[in-house]
Amino acid sequence: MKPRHETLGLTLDDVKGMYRKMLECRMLGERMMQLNRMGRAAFVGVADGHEGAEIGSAWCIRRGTDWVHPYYRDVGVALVLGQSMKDQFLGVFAKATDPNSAGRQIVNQFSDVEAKIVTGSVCIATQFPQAAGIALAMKMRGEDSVVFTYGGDGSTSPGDFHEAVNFAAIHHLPVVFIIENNLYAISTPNALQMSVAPHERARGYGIPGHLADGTDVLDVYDKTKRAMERARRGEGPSIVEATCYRYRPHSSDDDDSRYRSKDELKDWLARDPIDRTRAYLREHGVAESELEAMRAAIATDIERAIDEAEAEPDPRPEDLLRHVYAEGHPLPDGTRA
Ligand SMILES: Cc1ncc(C[n+]2csc(CCOP(=O)(O)OP(=O)(O)O)c2C)c(N)n1
Repeated sequence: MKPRHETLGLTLDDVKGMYRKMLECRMLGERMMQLNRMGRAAFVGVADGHEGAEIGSAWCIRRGTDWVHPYYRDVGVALVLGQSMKDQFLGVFAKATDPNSAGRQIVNQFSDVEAKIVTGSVCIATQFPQAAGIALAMKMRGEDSVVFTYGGDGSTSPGDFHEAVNFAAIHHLPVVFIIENNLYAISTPNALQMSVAPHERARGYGIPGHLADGTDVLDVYDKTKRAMERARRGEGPSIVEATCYRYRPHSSDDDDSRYRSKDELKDWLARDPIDRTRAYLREHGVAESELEAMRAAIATDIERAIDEAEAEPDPRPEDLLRHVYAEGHPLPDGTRA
């Protein structure tokens, strides 16, 4: 029998690549939280526990062709699409060379022209109608792009989500809605927020809804691939829900001990997406030493990334209002703004 990854059209090198990105994402998160506690990073939001959901789905994206409208948890998506670990620290340190917003926006508002990552808003769910709009434009232009848009379970409650899915379904737009369901919208549990699971909402719009095990990177890849292929065939949108658990507080400013139990965390850690991928690679003949060497290389890369990012210049006060007001327009005194 073929190994699972081969039935999905992946090579073992693909799975190793997925593992590497998952590990980068996790190790970045650990280091960012430390920097925050040391007072070197004002505010961070990390993706620990979401790696299977993010890397498995992002592996379906054709960089530079497909459009991506992520949300603030998607460090793993940004890494798969080519942002570096240094880029992440440039954002966290709010440096002038931060590729997302030159240090203007809150962290994790990913943005990349070449990778077609559209910068988001802190207002949750606002990415969805924009993603549907981009997909409509792609369809009108006859372009073969799919729009991948991401949100948490909490982002399926606001009207924006429903309007976007409804619109995309009516017009058969090439959108894949990926919902990372970590059971909580900050402190609000699923049960107080929705009466049906996010993937089941798809039925109300007449489109497919897939439930993926977000702790299994290959399952997420499989379900997202089906949604992506349907979109590419011009048949319309799908919802992919990937279940996972965020191991850390919502952000560095949150105290999750007030609304979650340690036992719940322990249950999820027992099926950690990175441990599971590591076990898969070991089963398929990858040596422990190779995986350990990968971890050591990432640890070195992270320290270099921190040093380099910290040495970058801070934004200049005179640039504060750039991209806020129009520039270059004539002023009454004849000069230009
Ligand atoms: C429109 C809007 N309402 C409320 C908030 C405050 N807020 C920020 S994150 C968040 C929870 C989002 O949870 P979820 O979508 O499940 O994503 P997660 O952070 O769990 O990955 C809320 C309510 C916001 N940013 N925007």
